[in-house]
Amino acid sequence: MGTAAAPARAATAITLNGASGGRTFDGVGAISGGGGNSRLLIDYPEPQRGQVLDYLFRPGYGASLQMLKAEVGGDTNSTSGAEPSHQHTRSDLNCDRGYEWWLMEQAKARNPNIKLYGLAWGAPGWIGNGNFWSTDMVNYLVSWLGCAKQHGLSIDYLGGWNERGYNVSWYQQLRSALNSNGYGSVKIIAADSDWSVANDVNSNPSFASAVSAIGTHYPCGYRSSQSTCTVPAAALNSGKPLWASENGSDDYNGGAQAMARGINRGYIDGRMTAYLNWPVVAALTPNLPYPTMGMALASQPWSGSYSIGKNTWVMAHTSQFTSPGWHYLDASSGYIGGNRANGSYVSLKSTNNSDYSTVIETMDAGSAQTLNFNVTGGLSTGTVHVWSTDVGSANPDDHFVHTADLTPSGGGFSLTVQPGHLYTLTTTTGQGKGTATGPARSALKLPYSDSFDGYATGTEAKYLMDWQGAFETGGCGGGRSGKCVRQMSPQKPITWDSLTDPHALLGETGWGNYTVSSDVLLEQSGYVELIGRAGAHDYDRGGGQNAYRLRVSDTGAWSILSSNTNGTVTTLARGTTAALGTNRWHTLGLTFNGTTITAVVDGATVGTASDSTWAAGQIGYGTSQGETAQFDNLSITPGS
Ligand code: 147
Repeated sequence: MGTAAAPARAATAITLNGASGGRTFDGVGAISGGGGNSRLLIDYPEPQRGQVLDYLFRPGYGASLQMLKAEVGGDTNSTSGAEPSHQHTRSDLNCDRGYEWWLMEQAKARNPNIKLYGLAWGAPGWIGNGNFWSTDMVNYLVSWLGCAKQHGLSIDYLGGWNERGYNVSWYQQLRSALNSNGYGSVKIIAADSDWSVANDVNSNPSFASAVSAIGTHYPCGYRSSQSTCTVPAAALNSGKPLWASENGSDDYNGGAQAMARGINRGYIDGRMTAYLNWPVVAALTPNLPYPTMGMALASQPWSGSYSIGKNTWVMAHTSQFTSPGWHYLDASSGYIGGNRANGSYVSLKSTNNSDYSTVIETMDAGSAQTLNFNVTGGLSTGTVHVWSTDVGSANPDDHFVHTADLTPSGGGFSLTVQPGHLYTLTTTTGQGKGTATGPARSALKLPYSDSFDGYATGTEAKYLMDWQGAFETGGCGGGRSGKCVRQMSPQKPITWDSLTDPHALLGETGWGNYTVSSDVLLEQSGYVELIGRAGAHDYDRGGGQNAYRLRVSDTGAWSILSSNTNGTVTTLARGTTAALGTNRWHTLGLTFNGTTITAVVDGATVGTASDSTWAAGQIGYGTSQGETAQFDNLSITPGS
């Protein structure tokens, strides 16, 4: 039997009209923050670290992001981890903490035109005595902009409180504080929540003048929704640019179709002129929430292994062919033949008024379609370069391929588009597909140890991933020389999601039988914890984690606990040993051997428990809320 020809179909005519009106394009990009998702990227070895950064930010190489939204750290969990504050307390200021400054610098170094956007998810508890919508928070953001300036970073956009609504007078106060502190060119985005802010923009001229764009999250449905997207007239007629200021939350490969639809359809359906994918990269261990979301997977700094996702190439189909400041051509954007099921196309014109790019997606089409283009209205009638991605294919050779160059004749050219594909037609050049690849995956090997002595003060220890609070290197207390890790948050934070005790995690989810030990020092009455066999972690239903924990208080009270994702904590064994007191060093140990758990304090076994709930997992450090405990000489040795 021969291959049946695809059913014949009328060709669709599309006019590319440079005289068409349309909104200004603000850019496509992604979000680092909200939170912890980028944590392990900075710990990658070179050259792999630079390769991943190239795939994210280098023009003409990969996702070539045009905008990067970074979290303003708040020492509190913001989804998959906590990001450190530049002011743990009112009198504190350190502009070098964490990895967002580094990431923004790396992005700018590769693309000086990338737009930067800051947004807070939570904040240290000293702010406004726990009130986010406070003058303290305005000042906190102004000081964050000062830190950015120290890093040579000029911030383009600033938001309020991620997904926690808005406060009209607070935004006005922020606007005047920015103006009077030399940040008059920083544009305020409101409110990184829903469209309701548009009503206040329309009814309050002073609020309207404070806000430069309306940014809404998941405006066309959460994750892979393909539903029609309805933007209220209040937003469409507000006179403000409308942004999908957070979208995605999808797998680095599996989210590609949703992104291809979303970037085009967000403009067609709702005139949205920016699209920010959450998050930028999956640089976190697989037990944490959303472990594979982003443009790329980079979860193994110890092996250097990484994988570039299809999301990267879908993003490239817009980012490599446009620049912020280009204009949409409304008359040359829409659904093929007026039918959503056929797919969509969006055309943008360069600021040179001649070059153009048209992005076509056929995610839901059932068959091939012929498109007959007619170029008019002053657009270039020069060679049209065609790039294509078979979004359904898992073969990298089918992604972001320069397939053809077409020469318009009499102002027209034709293209046959296959179903499930993404195409960009362009008169521009300079696109490219990076070729670097990383090594194979391999586990972090035991024994593992860290004396913490090699770090600069104020940095994060290698592979140690904050979940709540801020664990940071610094000089040791208790008369000890060298460097230690200290939990830096001395008070309950203003949370974005569930409040938990401060803790940080490290290592492989597959570690089964091992001993973890560490020196510990309490600075106040309270407790410290060694965490072991730590697995899945929740963030919004109590924020619990599957794990065992050895908890020891300054009083000498100890317990072996089992916790789970529901937030339930069960005591497996407990007792009292000699008081630890404060500002004195002690050594804790926790051994897992099959179902036997052994707790050691200062060399003596204080208790054991028998439990089979958790078979393997990471180690971690924990403290009671507000306890600025110190940790030193981490050691993890394999059992048998
Ligand atoms: C967003 C947050 O802003 C991100 O930090 C991250 O947590 C992301 C994970 O999907 O989610 O918050 C949302 C949570 C739920 C919905 C939308 C956004 N929702 O159900 O529509």
